[in-house]
Amino acid sequence: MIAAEPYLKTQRVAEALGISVSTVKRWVDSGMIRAARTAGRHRLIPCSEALRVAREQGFPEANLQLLTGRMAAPTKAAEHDPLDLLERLLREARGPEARTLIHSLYRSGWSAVALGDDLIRPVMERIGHGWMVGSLDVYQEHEATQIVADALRDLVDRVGRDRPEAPLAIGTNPEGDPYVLAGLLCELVLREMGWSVRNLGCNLPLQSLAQAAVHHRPRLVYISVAYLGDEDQFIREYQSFFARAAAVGSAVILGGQALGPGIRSRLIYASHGERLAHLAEFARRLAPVSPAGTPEHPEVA
Ligand code: B12
Repeated sequence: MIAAEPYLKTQRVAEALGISVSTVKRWVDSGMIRAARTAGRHRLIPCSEALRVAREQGFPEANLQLLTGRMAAPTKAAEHDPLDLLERLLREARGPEARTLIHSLYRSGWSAVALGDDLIRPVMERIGHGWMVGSLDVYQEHEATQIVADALRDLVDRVGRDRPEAPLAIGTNPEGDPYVLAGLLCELVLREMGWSVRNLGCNLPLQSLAQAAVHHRPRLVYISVAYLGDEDQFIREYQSFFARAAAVGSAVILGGQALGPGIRSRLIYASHGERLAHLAEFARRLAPVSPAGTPEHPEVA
């Protein structure tokens, strides 16, 4: 049965392709991928077979190299320092490996709050510093952002579906603010906690956010502000937004680098957070809901 080629465990194939072990097992059991069985009934997949299916499924070259061992699995290297590894992968725009790293850390137990507060924020700070000192160009900031945003959107799609009985949160970054990562992370944190979420993206006039609050009557509105062009205009628009959101019973939580204590002292809000951990705690108090998936982590299929 065993020909002169390496046979891979389902765990190894899953890690290399950035998918879950149960998906690989399903592929084997459905006959989509040929495999042998050990005496203990464990599935062993010929490397050529894994490569054939990975190519058919359109996985990028980098994942194929991970399969054949021509490239070290990021998780191994990440055992040392995931921040250093993610920074390097983003600086070199190695999207598939960065995505595999973020997903494998999530699968290995990092919560959405930890991914945001302890990995993505500090690594993006380093990317920002690279831009500031000229070792990185603006396009590389955009590239890094897109790579992380795509990886997060995958997780958001798999972590939590909207449930009619779940409390609803809506969120955005205001007009003139193009930042997307904090909003995606707020969505991932809330979905992981079992909330339904309407992530309205970035650059949304607050007057329109007020419309959305009146229409959806959300339990929670989160606003992330990473960039403020005109502070006075923002405060004016925010006050009329807040009045309408409060009128439909929505609790407003603010956050983001551009909202320093000075400007916050001129705003009314239910809560403010420096970290996603603060959002999670506020949401937990506001509406204790059961997480969408299993106690540890929903199956990131
Ligand atoms: C990526 C990036 C960009 C990208 C954004 C791409 C995109 N679509 O998202 C682009 C290239 C567009 C950009 C543009 C600019 N940028 Co910029 N950017 C960054 C960078 C590198 C990362 C930001 C990021 O996404 N971080 C990841 C998120 C997850 O972290 P975070 O925002 O800190 O969020 C955390 C907390 O604040 C909190 N949080 C955030 N929101 C919320 C909400 C709630 C409810 C709660 C509870 C918590 C919370 O939790 C998060 C996780 O811990 C930062 C560097 C840095 N230090 O952050 C510079 C940075 C913010 N940019 C900066 C600047 C100056 C600019 C520009 C003005 C440059 C220019 N001259 O054009 C423009 C302004 C924007 C514009 N109008 O165009 C400066 C800001 C300096 C300052 N203090 O004002 C920084 C700090 C870079 C630097 N080192 O100088 N930028």
